[in-house]
Amino acid sequence: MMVKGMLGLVLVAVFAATAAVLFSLDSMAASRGDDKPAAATPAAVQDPNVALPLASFAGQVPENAEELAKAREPYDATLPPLQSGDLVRVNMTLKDMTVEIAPGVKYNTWAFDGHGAPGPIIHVREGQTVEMKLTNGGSIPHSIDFHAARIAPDRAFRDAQPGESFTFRFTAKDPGVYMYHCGTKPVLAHIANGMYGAIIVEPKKSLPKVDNEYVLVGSEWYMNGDGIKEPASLDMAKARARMSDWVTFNGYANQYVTHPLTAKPGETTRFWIVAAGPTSNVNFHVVGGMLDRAWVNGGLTNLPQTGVQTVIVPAGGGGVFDVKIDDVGLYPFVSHAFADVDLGQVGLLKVGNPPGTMSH
Ligand SMILES: [Cu+2]
Repeated sequence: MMVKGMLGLVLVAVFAATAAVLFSLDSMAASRGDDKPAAATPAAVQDPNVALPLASFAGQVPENAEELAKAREPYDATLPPLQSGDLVRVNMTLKDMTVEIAPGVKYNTWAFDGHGAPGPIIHVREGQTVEMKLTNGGSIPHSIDFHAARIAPDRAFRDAQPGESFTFRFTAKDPGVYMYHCGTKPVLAHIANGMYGAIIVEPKKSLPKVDNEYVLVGSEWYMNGDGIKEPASLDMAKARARMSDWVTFNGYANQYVTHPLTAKPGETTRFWIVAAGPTSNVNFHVVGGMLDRAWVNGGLTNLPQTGVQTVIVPAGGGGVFDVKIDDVGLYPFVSHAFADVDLGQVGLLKVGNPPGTMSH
């Protein structure tokens, strides 16, 4: 111990002396006006607690971004209708594909049913049985995990090998809005690559009637390039560091700013929200409005909170929010974690036809 300690002291002294010499050489070079680059800092005096910076491609788009955003069909956020009968069959084929996640920004996803992200919206009524047939058309194992299901995950949520199909059933017993996702390890990578979607279980006893119903799935993207010249893929280090490049509703930055969701004055709009993550929450808020009824955590067997401003939808969770707006105007809906707004998690609810917006 003693020897080691002394050795340490000697080493520190040597490094200190080296640093001092380098410093004095640098000062001399500077005083001579010498433009040679300064000597690199010796590794031993670098701070080991400072991680290497990761490059961010946040917000980088091509020059014609606006044009591209206008030309692109938005993901249809409208809640699809219920199906009749006791059994609802859902078929999904997993596929590797390249999608656009922001104007001119391409990303290599693993997609549920050729949808890119999110996968198809599933809408059932409490008590219906879902028969899920999953076919793996991708190149590695995948699976599907429904938060709406009470089921043994080792059987139902098991991996499907490439080329394999398998079917399982569950009865939707708990009304709410739920995430589904691929649960294959590492789950962080499979969700970050776009393997998620929403399932809505409508309660047997209907919710208050509303005029418009939209489903929004929040998620974030972590990229190893800007995705402009060639498609980006997942940067796992950035996903672990929670350093998002883009944050989206329904998989594409700002799509409902360019193509707003709509309501008429005096109407109530219901937002079914899922935060898919993989890691970020959605802090749901409607600018200029109030969440008149808020089923926090998407639990529809509970009474809603009333008249609240912002509700956290946790990663892996859901929320149902009714918003009544009387006056004509453009009302942004956001995650009020504003870094995420900057990265694309914002849209507009266009109420009536405010001046200058007749094109939509
Ligand atoms: Cu997967």
